[in-house]
Amino acid sequence: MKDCIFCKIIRNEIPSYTIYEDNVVKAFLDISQATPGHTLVIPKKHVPNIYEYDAKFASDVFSRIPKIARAIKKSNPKIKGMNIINNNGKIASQSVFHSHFHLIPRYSDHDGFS
Ligand code: DGP
Repeated sequence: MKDCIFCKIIRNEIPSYTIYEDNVVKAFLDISQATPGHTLVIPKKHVPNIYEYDAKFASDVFSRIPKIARAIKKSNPKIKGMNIINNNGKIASQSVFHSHFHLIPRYSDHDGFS
């Protein structure tokens, strides 16, 4: 989509710190890091939200997430856990209407990043 910020990232019209990319998804660091390593996984096809996924598309996108999560975890031995979050709709805190998954590493009980 012409004016979608994530479509622009996919087309490299907006720079991103990309950590993984294939023909189905792109994974890059979130501009607003909830914790260090906070990554977004987005489908390359523009879909606004989870309601637009059919089973095949869900399988294609979801199947990429474990290996991206493993790579993030492997990148820093201080990572103790990870939240995976997918917001759908403004009321659910979605602010970019190109579907995406937040992979948020957790470092300690209080997230002091230690
Ligand atoms: P959500 O609130 O679930 O729609 O999350 C959207 C996320 O997208 C938010 O955490 C910030 C991130 N974001 C927005 N614009 C950009 C951008 O231009 N580059 C990057 N890397 N992340 C962005």
